[in-house]
Amino acid sequence: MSRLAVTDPEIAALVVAEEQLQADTLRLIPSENYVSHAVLEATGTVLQNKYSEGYPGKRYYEGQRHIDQVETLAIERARTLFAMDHANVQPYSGSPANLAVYLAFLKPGDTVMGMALPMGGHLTHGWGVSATGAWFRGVQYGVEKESGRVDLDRVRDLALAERPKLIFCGGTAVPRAIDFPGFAEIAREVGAVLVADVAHIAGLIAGGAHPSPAGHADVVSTTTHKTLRGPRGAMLLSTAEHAKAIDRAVFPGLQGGPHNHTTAAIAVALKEAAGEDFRVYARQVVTNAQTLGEQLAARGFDLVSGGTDNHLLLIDLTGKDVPGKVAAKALDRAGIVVNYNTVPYDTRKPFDPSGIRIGTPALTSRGIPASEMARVAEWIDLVVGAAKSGDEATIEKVRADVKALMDVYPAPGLPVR
Ligand code: DSN
Repeated sequence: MSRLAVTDPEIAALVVAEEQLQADTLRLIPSENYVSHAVLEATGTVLQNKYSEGYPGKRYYEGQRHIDQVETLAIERARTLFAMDHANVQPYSGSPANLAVYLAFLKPGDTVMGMALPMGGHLTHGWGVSATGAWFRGVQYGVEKESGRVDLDRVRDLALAERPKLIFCGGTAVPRAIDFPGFAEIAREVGAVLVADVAHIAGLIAGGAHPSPAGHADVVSTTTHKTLRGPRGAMLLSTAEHAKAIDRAVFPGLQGGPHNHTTAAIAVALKEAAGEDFRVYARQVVTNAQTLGEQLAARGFDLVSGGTDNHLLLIDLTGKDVPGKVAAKALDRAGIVVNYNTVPYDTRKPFDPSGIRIGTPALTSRGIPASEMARVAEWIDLVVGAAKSGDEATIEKVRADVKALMDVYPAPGLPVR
């Protein structure tokens, strides 16, 4: 950082301030994590200086002797870790990765089926405001009102009625395990390509803490920076049958040169995720989320689907009489970082919804054990109550307590000051 501080002290100061914020706060956004020093180092290398349009051994620029090896290592590690025939590690992030899937298999106007955004899906699964909903015909399944879970019989009925060419399973606010074999059966029945968007749970799959889509999904789409604990990037994995279509769609279909420094950092993260420590981490993420869920439920919080099978909890705050945004902002003031979120069948608007979404990947990366989850739940309870009554003193007190716990469990990848 010393050179950055000389060249651009304003940016350097902001980076240092962000480091401090990440060190001092309890980060419960389920799509965020802390990467290792090794991953951070790889992202800051001279590999970013190189253009490499094409794929290893078939580039449109010379001078690829090292880049080809970096990308080949990333590809091989991804294939092995996720037990898929083919891997493309070039997508810039999750949304471009999913767009490449459309380009590979659909023509404009074709039908795609995915989970509705307010039910826990993702914009790129055919939701109206996204290009995928504007250029394709999106049909959307949801979760049942009572159970908060997907009913596959209803998904099958919708698929049989709408005959989608592409089916997405997975999402961004799905607290329950995804039934990949069940979705695969439906996709086979209607002749659709099944895409498992495992961005949120990729690390859990890699660590054996969630069932794998391998052998069920035709394509697996994932970001690399959530539970997988890598750099901001994405990968598309597929069966051998679809390898060429996926590669052509990513480049030259959608993107130009891959971000080689990101590719290197993905390779590093995949190596880390293949280790025994990561298996322990993945299991602990789930244990922490389940324990936190039990502790919150004991304090009267309404968990969508009643709990979690993974890293994420979706909480409907209607019964607490506090809107999600008000709660999220109060929690932020208390050093607990969450995001406000719609809940299934929400009667409020997406920018001012009824719920919050929380998760345990980042706190588990700090080594915070399940025995601390009662304390975390207690803080959330106190702050949500304080948000309603306007009790800023309680919020201040929680902020100090949070900081004290964070000092006991330093985050990986951050400088020790
Ligand atoms: N923005 C991501 C999330 O927070 O889940 C999804 O793209």
